[in-house]
Amino acid sequence: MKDYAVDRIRNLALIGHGSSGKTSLAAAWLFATGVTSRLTRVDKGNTVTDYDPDEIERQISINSTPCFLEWKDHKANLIDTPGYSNFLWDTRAALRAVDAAAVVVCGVAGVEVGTEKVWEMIEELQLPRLIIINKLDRENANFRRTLEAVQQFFGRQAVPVQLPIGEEKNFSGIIDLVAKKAVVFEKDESGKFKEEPVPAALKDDVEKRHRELVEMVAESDEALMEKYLDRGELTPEEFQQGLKRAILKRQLFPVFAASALLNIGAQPILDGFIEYLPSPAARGDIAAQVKGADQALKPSPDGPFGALVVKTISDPYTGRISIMRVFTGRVNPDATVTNTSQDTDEKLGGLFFLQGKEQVPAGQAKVGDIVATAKLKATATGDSLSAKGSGIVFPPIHFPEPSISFAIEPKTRGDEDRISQATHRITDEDPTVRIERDADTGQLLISGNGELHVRIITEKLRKRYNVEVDLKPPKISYKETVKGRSDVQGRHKKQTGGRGQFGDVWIKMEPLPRGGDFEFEDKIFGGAIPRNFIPSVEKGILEARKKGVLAGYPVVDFKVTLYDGSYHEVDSSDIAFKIAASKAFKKAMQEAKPTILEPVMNVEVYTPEAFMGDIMGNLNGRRGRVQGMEQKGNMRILKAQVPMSEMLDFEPNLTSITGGRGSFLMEFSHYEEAPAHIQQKVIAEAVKEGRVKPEEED
Ligand SMILES: Nc1nc2c(ncn2[C@@H]2O[C@H](COP(=O)(O)OP(=O)(O)O)[C@@H](O)[C@H]2O)c(=O)[nH]1
Ligand SMILES: [Mg+2]
Repeated sequence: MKDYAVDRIRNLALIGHGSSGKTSLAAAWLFATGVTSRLTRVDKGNTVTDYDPDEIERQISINSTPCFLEWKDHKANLIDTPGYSNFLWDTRAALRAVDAAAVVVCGVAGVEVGTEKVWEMIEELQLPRLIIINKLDRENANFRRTLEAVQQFFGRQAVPVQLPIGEEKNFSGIIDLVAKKAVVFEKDESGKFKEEPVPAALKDDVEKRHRELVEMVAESDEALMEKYLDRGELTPEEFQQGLKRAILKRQLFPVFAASALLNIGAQPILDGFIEYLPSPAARGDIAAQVKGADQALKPSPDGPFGALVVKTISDPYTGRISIMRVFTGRVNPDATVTNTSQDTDEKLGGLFFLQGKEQVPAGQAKVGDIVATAKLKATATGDSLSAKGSGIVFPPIHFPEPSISFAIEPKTRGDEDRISQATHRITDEDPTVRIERDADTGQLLISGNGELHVRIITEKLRKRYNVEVDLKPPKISYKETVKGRSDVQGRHKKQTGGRGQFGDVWIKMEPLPRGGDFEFEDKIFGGAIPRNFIPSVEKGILEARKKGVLAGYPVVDFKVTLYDGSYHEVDSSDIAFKIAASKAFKKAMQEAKPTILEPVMNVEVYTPEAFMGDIMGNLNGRRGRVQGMEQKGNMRILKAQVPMSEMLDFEPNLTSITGGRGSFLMEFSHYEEAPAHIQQKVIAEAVKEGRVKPEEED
């Protein structure tokens, strides 16, 4: 492939609510630029970016998938992302690789809950963006109504640079409000188009909208505003430059019109990518740490190589594939670089561009590009790679903690081994799942972001690794902690016959604030315990805290101070001190007012006003706390915090209350002490399942 200088590259993510048409738009662009020889379709299962068998079967995007195209002497790297809440973690990671986003909105449904979620993400990352109102061929599609909704949600910076010609069955093209020309498409999905003068009937509206656009551009810059007020207009040059700058500074979000399905509007949007969105160079410096100090890195081709791994794919043939964005410098396909997040060296296993599942060899990876490499040994998603000795680390990617667990059972005994082999690869690709065995019940647990997520993981097990499993009812990931303080001794002594065992510790336990996890302080002075045994004490506590004394859940948010103890010249050992510490931990926890924490979710419900009362009632019955309510057009947005355990069957309830017109999204918020009656239930279940056993005696 041709070599593109950094100012001729565009990196953007396609984001939006599920089913708004992101994958179909990517298909239209790939066809328009000759990557595919025909228009591929989601319902035919032949798109470049939804190639995963699960994506094909369900006809939804589950993974962020890169592809690229060449258009008018530029290269655009697109990442097609999922819009469904269970998979938005992958969307968030993909956004770290790009310099801009294309936000796709359905011209029938308008702004949906997923639209707002992805919008929050690009706000957080301060990414420039354009908006595409898609599906304008559909019955009930309405560009103006959708535009109004977009402006209500995201502000008047959303300004059309196009208007549709016709709508629903009559949608046939667009008017370019910058150049004031019509682009009319053939209706045979060929994507062929002709440029024409603006139809007479639309002239007035086009003039008005053009003027609005010029005014918005003038408003974005003081110098331009002066010129505009002086002359009553801007030169084409001033307008173009001003528009581009306003988009880069996020003072303006240009709005486009399309029908991906009929292949109408693809090429003018491609022009928009190139003309309006920033190149990696224009986006500016990137925040990083260099040898421990904060530094804004220039996107320079000559600086030391620095890249961020945004995704890992476990490919049945190639093995591990790591997708990275190069933020500075360049690297060769066989280079050895440093994984600065883990402080270990990695040898790259080639460099290639991903076109969906296809790998296109890349000679070198250069600043601004998105490339993949294979066979890295230790590198995980979110790690930074940098030239040896240069010590560049980009801010890490934060992934949500799993909020729901299901026990699984292989249908065939003996498949257990295969599950553990697959586990490694699955968690490599998806840092938000955990597959672990419950030490007490022996059950295998899969934890993820929601039921759909967990179901898809079990399908992966079946399709890729040939293991059929039964999913048992979901489990909540409770945790345990302490509310009080305690001061105890833990002593392990076995000194009958042969070499004995002796360890003896005194510890204090106290609570830490929520999220404080665990701290260990060593206050041994004067050699009450020899220094070499102290790490064993900490290890013993770390192991013991995996199982709380109440219901066998992991223990969090506490501090242990080791302050005294004793030892025996011959009989003391690492293991003896580990056991002593573990005994001390249990006793300390019991005496420090142990309690159970439950996960609480942030829940956002979008609903027409009429159903608000019923939904509030329903959430109250689930121990929900309403945090706020907003009105956006004729939609109401209800924000509440609800314990996860109460939300498992919310979806069917919401559908029946709203007749399918409400949508909701939930994500983990925090852990909170569960009320007493819930704790009793959790403990009773733990006893029944054998998670907690009577204490063993010495
Ligand atoms: N009528 C119509 N359907 C569309 C259009 N774009 C996408 N679709 C359909 O909407 C569904 C979801 O599209 P998809 O591209 O998977 O949406 P994504 O979830 O945003 O990637 C598929 O059945 C598409 O065929 C469009 O412009 N018009
Ligand atoms: Mg998709």
